[in-house]
Amino acid sequence: AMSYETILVETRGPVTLITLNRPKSLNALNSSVCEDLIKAFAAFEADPDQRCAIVTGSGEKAFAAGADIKEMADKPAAAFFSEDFFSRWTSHVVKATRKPWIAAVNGFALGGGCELAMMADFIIASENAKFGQPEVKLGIAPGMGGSQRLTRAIGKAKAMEMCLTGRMMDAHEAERSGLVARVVPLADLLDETLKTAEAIAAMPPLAAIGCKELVNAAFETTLDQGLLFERRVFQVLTATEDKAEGMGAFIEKRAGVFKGK
Ligand code: CO8
Repeated sequence: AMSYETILVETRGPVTLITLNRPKSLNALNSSVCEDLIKAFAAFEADPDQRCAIVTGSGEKAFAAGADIKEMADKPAAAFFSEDFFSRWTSHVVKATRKPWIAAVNGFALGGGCELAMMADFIIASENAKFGQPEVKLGIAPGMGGSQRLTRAIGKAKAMEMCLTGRMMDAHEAERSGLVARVVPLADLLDETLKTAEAIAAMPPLAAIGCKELVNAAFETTLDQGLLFERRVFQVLTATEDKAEGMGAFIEKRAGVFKGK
């Protein structure tokens, strides 16, 4: 098994549960967290028995309160530029992960924490969750996707207001605004997210990958190109064994057994 410094990784059947584990600094994202998450996502993606992942935060207070301010405070600009810190999350976590994953936001999701949550395929939030992009207060701006993903998720008015004022949005406002899929009591967050992940894990895996690629394509293409891509993915999926099984199981009124073939 892999060993990690800053996260906990366990498997629950076909679901990989990744817990950010620096509770004393409200799970702030430093370079070790970055490396650990990249390793954990690579292991998840490579294991054919793992079909959905969850990222959550340890403790009851925070998902992640941002990039680690103590690590950034004395770092020279040239180092930020040359390290291009976090660019590997885009390539190694977001783009390299074809399988679905969910952010279970259990408290503060601020700055880089909000940005990490928005990298997930969707967010399930506890009632005490708080989202924000407070970078402006530190004399910086969002640096790992906040200005782009938040704007796409909730629109210009609210995204601009949040980035300019640094104010937090509670879980219910986040749900109304389209940032989170569902809000549940904190005590139920892990169980509800695991249930959702298990439901996804039971789906035909290639169809799940197809759905993820298609929804993501909606942010990258024109409507015409997106619709064409959708038809092509649909057509490809009709050639899979799991499509024969899925339709056969429906007609025979039994549960399908899917192989990812
Ligand atoms: N980094 C480092 N340490 C942190 C962070 C953080 N982001 N957030 C909290 N902590 C630490 C605190 O310093 C404190 O440590 P200690 O006990 O040693 O003093 C501990 O966690 C507990 O925090 P608080 O005592 O502050 O807890 P409160 O309940 O009083 O407040 C808050 C909770 C409101 C969440 C508060 O901690 C806070 O405002 N945190 C900072 C939030 C923030 O500004 N986040 C944005 C950071 S910048 C960012 O994420 C940029 C991303 C893109 C970077 C790209 C770089 C290339």
